[in-house]
Amino acid sequence: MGKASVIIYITLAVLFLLLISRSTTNNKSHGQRHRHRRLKIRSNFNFTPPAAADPHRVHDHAAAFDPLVADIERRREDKQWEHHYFQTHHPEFHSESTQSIPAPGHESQPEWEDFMDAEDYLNDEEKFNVTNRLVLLFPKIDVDPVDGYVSETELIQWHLQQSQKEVLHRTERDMEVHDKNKDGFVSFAEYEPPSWVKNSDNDSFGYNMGWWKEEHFNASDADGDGLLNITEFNDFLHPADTNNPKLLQWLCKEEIRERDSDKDGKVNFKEFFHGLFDLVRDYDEEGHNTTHESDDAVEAPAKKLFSQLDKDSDGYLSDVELLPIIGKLHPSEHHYAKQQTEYIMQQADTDKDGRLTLAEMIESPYVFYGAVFDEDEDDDYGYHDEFR
Ligand SMILES: *[C@@H]1O[C@H](CO)[C@@H](O)[C@H](O)[C@H]1NC(C)=O
Ligand SMILES: *[C@@H]1O[C@H](CO)[C@@H](O)[C@H](O)[C@H]1NC(C)=O
Ligand SMILES: *[C@@H]1O[C@H](CO)[C@@H](O)[C@H](O)[C@H]1NC(C)=O
Ligand SMILES: *[C@@H]1O[C@H](CO)[C@@H](O)[C@H](O)[C@H]1NC(C)=O
Ligand SMILES: *[C@@H]1O[C@H](CO)[C@@H](O)[C@H](O)[C@H]1NC(C)=O
Ligand SMILES: *[C@@H]1O[C@H](CO)[C@@H](O)[C@H](O)[C@H]1NC(C)=O
Ligand SMILES: [Ca+2]
Repeated sequence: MGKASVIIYITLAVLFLLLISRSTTNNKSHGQRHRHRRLKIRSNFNFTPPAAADPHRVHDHAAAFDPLVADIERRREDKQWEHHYFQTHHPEFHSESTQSIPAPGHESQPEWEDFMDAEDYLNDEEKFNVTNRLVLLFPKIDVDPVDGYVSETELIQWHLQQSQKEVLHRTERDMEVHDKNKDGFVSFAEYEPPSWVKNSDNDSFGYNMGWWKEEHFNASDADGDGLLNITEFNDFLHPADTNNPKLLQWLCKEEIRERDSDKDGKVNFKEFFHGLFDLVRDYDEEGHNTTHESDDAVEAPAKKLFSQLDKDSDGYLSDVELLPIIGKLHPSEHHYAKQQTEYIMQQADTDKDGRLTLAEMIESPYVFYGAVFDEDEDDDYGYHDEFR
């Protein structure tokens, strides 16, 4: 016993010394400029459909710029999803398997290792060279027109394509679960709302009231054949991104239902002002502050917008009258693609001509990998200096 632990201690000490010496001597292979940068694989997988969980939440999962990174993230997410699915749908297997595994948390170990491997891969400049990645991706983005520059529009389109791919992938996964007879369609009888919808009682959720109900289903069924194909099912899950007018109108109706505190079926100015208006404004001018402004200063523009929207001037907003701003109340993937693009242009467009050359992109590679870039590392500067 005693001998074994001494050996373990010595081994640990040697390993520790090796680690220290590596971090002090072996600093050449890491480029000077990117020493503290580390690409991270994001893992903000959420089992509640985001739109329903909180339609006004901050979007935290814009798709990765690089399809290769997106692929790694997707595979990781699929694995988590399978794990979760298996646990909720086959609890009997789950309890059996935990009996044979002694240590709690043991089963998540392999996932964690995969994750670290992938992250190490991304941070190994020999294997994952961001310069080469940008050279490879540039011609795929510079397509409309092919002119040697990436315009803002081209970059928005690129980001949009990436996020739509992600969204559709998740829908396909969900479809597999809900399409019980595997005919490629989801019928309302087949469709089972998520368990948290069934369990939540009627009044507690102001949101979500009509979500996942038959009316929502019917509105998504664009051709009215009683079945949702993959496109319609994708719209069902992400109504803000649809161009199905029936579904957009349903979304407006839900919005009214949510905002209509006196339950008269319409939204009056007071209900508009305390709720909707802030959302529209937040969307237009980010970073403004509501708290310090006097009510009068806000009420004037609110009244103006209200009367513009109130087409029949009856003093109330109906669902149809909400249509012009529904995209602001439920931001679409296009909105996030635009946001992401504006940030990149601001950071990488060095000569401020409104478009990016390949050279400009290579000059600021980490802006593109921004979503997976860990800036906290910079705080460790002093700490690292001590080791040198
Ligand atoms: C580590 O980097 C410093 C500069 O930051 C350099 O002076 C030193 O020679 C490097 N050490 C090795 C072993 O490469
Ligand atoms: C990345 O690729 C570029 C272009 O091929 C090359 O100049 C650079 O040295 C590579 N970086 C690393 C760390 O291998
Ligand atoms: C919700 O309301 C419906 C009728 O509107 C009722 O049939 C149902 O039992 C209610 N569910 C819960 C959980 O309260
Ligand atoms: C949905 O559509 C079906 C016909 O496809 C109809 O029978 C049903 O009443 C509709 N439900 C609602 C809530 O509109
Ligand atoms: C699904 O049906 C809609 C019509 O409701 C159609 O426009 C769309 O192309 C279909 N999608 C696929 C993948 O067939
Ligand atoms: C918020 O508004 C007040 C008055 O309008 C202004 O003095 C203050 O600086 C603003 N705060 C921020 C964070 O912009
Ligand atoms: Ca259909």
